[in-house]
Amino acid sequence: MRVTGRDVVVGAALVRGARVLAARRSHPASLAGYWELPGGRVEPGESDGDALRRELLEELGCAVLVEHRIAQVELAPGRVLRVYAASLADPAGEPCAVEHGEIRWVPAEGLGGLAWLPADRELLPELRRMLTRA
Ligand code: 9L3
Ligand code: MG
Repeated sequence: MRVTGRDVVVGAALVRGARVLAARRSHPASLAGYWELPGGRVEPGESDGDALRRELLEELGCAVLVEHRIAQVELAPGRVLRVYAASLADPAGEPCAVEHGEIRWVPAEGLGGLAWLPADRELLPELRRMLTRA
């Protein structure tokens, strides 16, 4: 059993123009088909930013610049998802769905139409605000 305190998962609101990158999970089976902001668990010794840069390199094959935190939501008792605004280090680069079934750049008006994981769905008002400012 883990006794290391709160589990932290980090996610990226990766924005380009007025769109955010949504990713459709392919695993585990219980989450497959649902959309999320890409990211993953913070490992011991990592900062949130370190973890997010590592996760996005693994999941999307691209380097990102991590900016400010935009939200924190509870995934489960004792486990939080912290979401950071982010941008592509190379704006001309194109992320790849290395670990996801599909990735999509979604404008504010397209956010509501995707089947989001419940925690990520809570972020939609904040994502809409970000995109209408972008
Ligand atoms: N999770 C939920 N929303 C997200 C992310 C990145 C992760 N935007 C949940 C799904 C998993 C857990 O956090 O239960 C760990 O994520 P991962 O390491 O499997 O991506
Ligand atoms: Mg992940």
